[in-house]
Amino acid sequence: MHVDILTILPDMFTGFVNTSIIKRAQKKGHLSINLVNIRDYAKNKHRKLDDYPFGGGPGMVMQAEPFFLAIESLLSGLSIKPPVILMSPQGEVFDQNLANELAKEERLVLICGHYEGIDERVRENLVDREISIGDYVLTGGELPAMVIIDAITRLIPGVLGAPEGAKEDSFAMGFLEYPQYTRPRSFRGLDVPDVLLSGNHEEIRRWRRKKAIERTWLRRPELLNNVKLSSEDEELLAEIKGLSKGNR
Ligand code: 9D3
Repeated sequence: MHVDILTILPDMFTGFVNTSIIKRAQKKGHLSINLVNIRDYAKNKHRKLDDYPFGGGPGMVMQAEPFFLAIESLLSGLSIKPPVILMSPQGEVFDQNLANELAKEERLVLICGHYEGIDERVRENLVDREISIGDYVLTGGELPAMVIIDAITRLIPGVLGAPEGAKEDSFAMGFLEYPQYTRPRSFRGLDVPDVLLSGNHEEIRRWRRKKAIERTWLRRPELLNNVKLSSEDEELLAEIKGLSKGNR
């Protein structure tokens, strides 16, 4: 996967691109990241990127030309045009399904906007889709771009060690995770649940499944509407609900 990132703050990415899994993915040739400083395409002598909004009103608007020049320079000579994605609070909300979809692409172009608006002609003529990472206000699209690259990179075959990762994800997206413990079995008088030390693998599997369902029902009940529950799951959920009623 090759990702071109258009930003006015390329320095924000240096820690990210030089760290752990992202770094390793690049070294192994699974990922390449090309940071493009939009300011390099500002033609005027002050390298100014924004101007007052036509029609008046507060704030500034990022001008179209630098985006056009940067994208044209990236895409010239490419026979297959990669999707151009604008990081935007107005976009579709990023989730695991969208990560899976984008991970199939050979190449992506991500544009990071800023608090000031972007000339609408960029959206209308350059952008294929807009993505938000959730309903909260950030100062720019750089962190969202990193979130998306992080989520996608771990899905590229070969990036994570074991290929079971993806299968476990789909489970993790259906239910929240069960509690985990490691040594020591007693820490400051806090003991690991007996069942995990029992050696009874069937009992352990059922306990974990129950805990995962319980945690999901308590914290994210809406997730249970999107998964198909087995008859065992229904049984465990009934136990959980019965217990919590009895406790009230
Ligand atoms: C209030 C009107 N706009 C400012 C002129 C809204 C606005 C635009 C851009 C508010 C913040 C930003 C900067 N954020 C992003 O570019 C952004 C973002 C976000 O703020 N939250 C979640 N996902 C994303 S993706 C890009």
